[in-house]
Amino acid sequence: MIASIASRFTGPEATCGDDVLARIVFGDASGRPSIENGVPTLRLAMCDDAHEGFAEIWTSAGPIHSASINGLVFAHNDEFLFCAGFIPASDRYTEATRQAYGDAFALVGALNFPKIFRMWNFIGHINGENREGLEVYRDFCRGRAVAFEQDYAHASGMPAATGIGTSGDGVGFYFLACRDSAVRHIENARQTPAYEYPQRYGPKSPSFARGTQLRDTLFVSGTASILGHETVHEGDLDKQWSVATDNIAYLIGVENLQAQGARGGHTLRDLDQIKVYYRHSADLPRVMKLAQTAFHPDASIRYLKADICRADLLVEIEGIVSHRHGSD
Ligand code: 3EB
Repeated sequence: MIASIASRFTGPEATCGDDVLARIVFGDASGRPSIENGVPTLRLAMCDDAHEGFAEIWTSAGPIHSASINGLVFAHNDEFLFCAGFIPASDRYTEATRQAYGDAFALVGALNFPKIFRMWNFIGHINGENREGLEVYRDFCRGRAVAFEQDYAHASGMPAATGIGTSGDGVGFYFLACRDSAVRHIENARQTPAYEYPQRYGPKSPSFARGTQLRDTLFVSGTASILGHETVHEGDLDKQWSVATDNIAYLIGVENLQAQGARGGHTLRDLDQIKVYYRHSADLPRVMKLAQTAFHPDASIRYLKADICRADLLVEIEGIVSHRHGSD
């Protein structure tokens, strides 16, 4: 059997079918994930444009088994694994992050889903300082990087990811993994690979790829107004939007995919399941206008007010290209 995996946005408390692998509720509280009615559920304090909250539901056909271990909750069928975890608020994150991600990497090994292809990290007080005066995001990145070095080296290559603020405390994270080796991590010639960012952005570089291709699906990491490794257009929302969307367009375009040894070629009109993270409430109307022009009218988009991992970034965008929604 070859199952596919897909996500959709629904109401915050929508009832679940038997193909549901996981549920992430973007609402007013963050906390440890749990199994609710058999479904791993992670709640994150994130304010969406409608102020009603929403859920991201991951589905894949076939018998699903869910359980929890070491504070991690997970569900899998024959082909895909979802896992979520939570690191409580602390004045230093390196060690707890290394531990939590190390546990997660041990779990994917034990369950034999060695290829993590997409990961999300929601970090409270992301631009704040830890006890030593190190920015929380950099503290988090240090622990994550050590976990990847020590406990994930076997799999070679880091997944597509999002690392973003949340209005809750602590760090909530979730990821998807598979058994396939048919996962291709994709970089973008316009941007320095994040894992090669120079030290001025923190003691350890962020651990993620710009995108991941899994069969016919291309997962696009959180993407911002960064060229090379530098933020461009500090303070200018429209220009940051242009660079971020140009980065995505180039990433998923035929030229870059060919250069990365990957198949296909797409445009921004093929992007779906989009999350637009914006820093300032006042920017929401403008961000919605820009998104409605850039993306397909049928694309599912959610707008989330969040701090972004660099204090000078105003907007970050992620999404998924899947062949079910091919070009116009
Ligand atoms: C960047 O390009 C912007 O730390 O997991 C984007 C996607 C960003 C993922 C992460 C951070 C992360 O560096 C920030």
